[in-house]
Amino acid sequence: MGVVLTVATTGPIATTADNPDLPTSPEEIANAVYEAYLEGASVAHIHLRDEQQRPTADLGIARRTMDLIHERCPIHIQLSTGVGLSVPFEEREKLVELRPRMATLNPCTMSFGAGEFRNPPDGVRRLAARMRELDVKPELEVYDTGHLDACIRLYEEGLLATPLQFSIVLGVRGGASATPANLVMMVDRLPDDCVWQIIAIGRSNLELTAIGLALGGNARAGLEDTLYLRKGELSPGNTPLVKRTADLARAMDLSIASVDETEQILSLPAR
Ligand code: KMH
Ligand code: ZN
Repeated sequence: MGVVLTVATTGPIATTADNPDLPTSPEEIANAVYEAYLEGASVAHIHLRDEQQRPTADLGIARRTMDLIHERCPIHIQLSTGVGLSVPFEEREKLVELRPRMATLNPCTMSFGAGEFRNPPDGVRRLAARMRELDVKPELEVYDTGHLDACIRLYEEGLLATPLQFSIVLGVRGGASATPANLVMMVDRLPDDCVWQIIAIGRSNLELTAIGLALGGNARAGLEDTLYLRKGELSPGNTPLVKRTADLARAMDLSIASVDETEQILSLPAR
């Protein structure tokens, strides 16, 4: 089985003032996803923006973005329920009603840079239960070891189905920092038979993505995680980052999973 390559085109924080090639409209996001699909991405992690580039959980914008992506390619859509720090949890959780193939589930409230990322325990349980009802596969975003333990508790309560799908997020101020030692420690603590990837935020993105691949993980690339190709060089869009990650995997003699293979690897519920 190959490596599942996810593209994360936009994220919750950066704007075109930070990188002029950041896609923010539904059309721009759909075009960026399509280009990434052509480079081997089989999952699209999606954040939405309004006309002022602010993060939004607007269901109309989400529906339109999903439709535009589906018109272009059969990539699996993973909607972010993290959305952005300014959007209330109660709005964010409604995105799963659109029944994307996957959506993120962030298990804990945390400091996030200068802001606060609110994921209250009762809301997280409600969202996990709803995702299970709707057959939307959760991608569990864990930013530290306690988040991993919180996910195991959700599983023990019957709110998550196996195989669990984790993203180990390193490099957010408020979560564990982006070091090889932290990645190895988190991977060691993962439950058996889960699928996982590293999301390395910022300047260690390439190095930690390589270590994640070497440890048997999947990979994610895109402007959500780093705006730069290397120090001082902004990435001209998402495609160079995705292509570099696909090249990296191939250089390690790993194949890139197709959309169909990804459905099996992630055990996506049948539709
Ligand atoms: N950019 C990530 C570190 C999510 O998508 O659910 C946080 C995030 C969460 O965007
Ligand atoms: Zn995200």
